[in-house]
Amino acid sequence: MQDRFREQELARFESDGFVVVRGMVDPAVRERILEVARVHLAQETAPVEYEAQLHYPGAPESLDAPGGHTVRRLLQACMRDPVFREWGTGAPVAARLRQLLGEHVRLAQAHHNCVMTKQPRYSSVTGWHQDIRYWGYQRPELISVWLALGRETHENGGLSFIPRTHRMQFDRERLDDALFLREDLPENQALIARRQTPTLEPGDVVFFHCRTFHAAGANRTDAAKFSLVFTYHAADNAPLPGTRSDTLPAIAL
Ligand SMILES: O=C(O)CCC(=O)C(=O)O
Repeated sequence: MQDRFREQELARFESDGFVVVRGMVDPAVRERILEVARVHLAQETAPVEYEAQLHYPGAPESLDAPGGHTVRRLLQACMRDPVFREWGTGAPVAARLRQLLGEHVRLAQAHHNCVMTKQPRYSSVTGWHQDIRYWGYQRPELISVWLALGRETHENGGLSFIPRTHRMQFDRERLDDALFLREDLPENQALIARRQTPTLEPGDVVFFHCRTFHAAGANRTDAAKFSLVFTYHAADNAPLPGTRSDTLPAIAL
């Protein structure tokens, strides 16, 4: 597979705000990433984020509640093991991001930069949101790259996207206090009806814009789901001083 988007894929990203690249990862590399992720999950290797700390619908009440130590994210992937960083900064990702963001691309260590897991018994629901909502950059032009380490479907909590929302403007009233799309409003319901939930096979990768609304359900299967996720921006789109986005140095690709 060549390390470039085809014209069709570029057009899809521009119009929909996300695009899936099938089978982008060498199976041996994917297996190795998954193996390390499983060990870190079993050992709760720090830093991790627990479902209970997110307080999303379906999450355990507290760290002491049943399922309280269910890990949601293995944080700081770039510092965890070289296998994560090598994928996130490697040629297949970098070359495609240059097509979208320009020659000088940076990996933002302050955002995503993690293995997302969804465990069978205690996983929670993530409402409709734009990732940019809590991020601070000069321009809202960042792209996340989501590598499916196993199969991802609606049943195990795979991502859904609302196409074209990355180019739309939303009044503040359409969002709740935590900046999730309010599902009680008819205009939002009409928007959500356009959702797409691509089934991802192991090794598939989704590139999505930080303004594209997306959501995911709980894992209703009996197997854990693992995904490796990084976020990128152009070098001239710097984090705003004093924001969380500015707390860790970016990595040049
Ligand atoms: O896996 C999920 O539940 C959604 C994750 C997500 O959208 C996020 O962390 O921004």
